[in-house]
Amino acid sequence: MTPATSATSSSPPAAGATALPDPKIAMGWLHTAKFLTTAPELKHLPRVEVPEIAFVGRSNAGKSTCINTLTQQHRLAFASKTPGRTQSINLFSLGKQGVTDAVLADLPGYGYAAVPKEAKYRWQQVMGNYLQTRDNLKAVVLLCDPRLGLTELDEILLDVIRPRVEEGLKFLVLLTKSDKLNKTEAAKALQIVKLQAGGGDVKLFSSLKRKGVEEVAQHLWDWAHPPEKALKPPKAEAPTGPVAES
Ligand SMILES: Nc1nc2c(ncn2[C@@H]2O[C@H](COP(=O)(O)OP(=O)(O)O)[C@@H](O)[C@H]2O)c(=O)[nH]1
Ligand SMILES: [Mg+2]
Repeated sequence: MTPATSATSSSPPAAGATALPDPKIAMGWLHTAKFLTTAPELKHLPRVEVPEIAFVGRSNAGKSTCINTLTQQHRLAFASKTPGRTQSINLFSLGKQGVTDAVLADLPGYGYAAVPKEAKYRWQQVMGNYLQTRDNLKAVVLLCDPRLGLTELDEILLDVIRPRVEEGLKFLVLLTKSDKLNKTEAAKALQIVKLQAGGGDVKLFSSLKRKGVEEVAQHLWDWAHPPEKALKPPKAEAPTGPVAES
């Protein structure tokens, strides 16, 4: 496998554009995902130094299926036909040669009507706590069923993370199950959710049709492997001789 350093394209990106890695590198990296741990609350999660990318969204939005598709592992994150089943924060480690360089977090879904009130409240606390205080949280992927659009609970979540987004937290909305929409519906959903997300990045995604998979993989890689901060070149020494005038 090509070393990570050559992941960016060889030609320099246009001004303002980010060079995304080769999708094969990003997909190969995601395929290394391994179950790390599961925890009912933030305080039970291990401290992790590497960047963490959280998948959030309503119950049944397609979070677990999305993680399975991205990691090309059918049963990594438990995708359930019964909504409201994922009750814990599940972490998956990523990294070549057994060296973890990022973590994916599958967060419990919200908004499932049949969950008792107290459980709902508890989860709001857990989610809020996680999103506000998890130190190594680098990016949030919000999954949303485009037939529902962003619901009130999604908007609350957006409000919770807004201050961190302003401080550099990466944020992406995926409109899942886009295979269920025709082209016109998909374009309309994209437009509406873009407005709702206040200009944030929104993409159509389908695990079934593999739409958007490689592009999302590239973003995850990019977030987890930010370019090294360019070292400032040493100050040029003051010229000793007379400076030629032009
Ligand atoms: N048609 C379609 N169904 C999907 C897609 N992704 C997930 N699903 C289905 O949506 C349901 C909920 O998915 P799951 O990943 O368990 O959602 P979670 O509760 O957010 O983790 C399951 O029945 C999945 O098979 C997709 O891209 N297309
Ligand atoms: Mg799930």
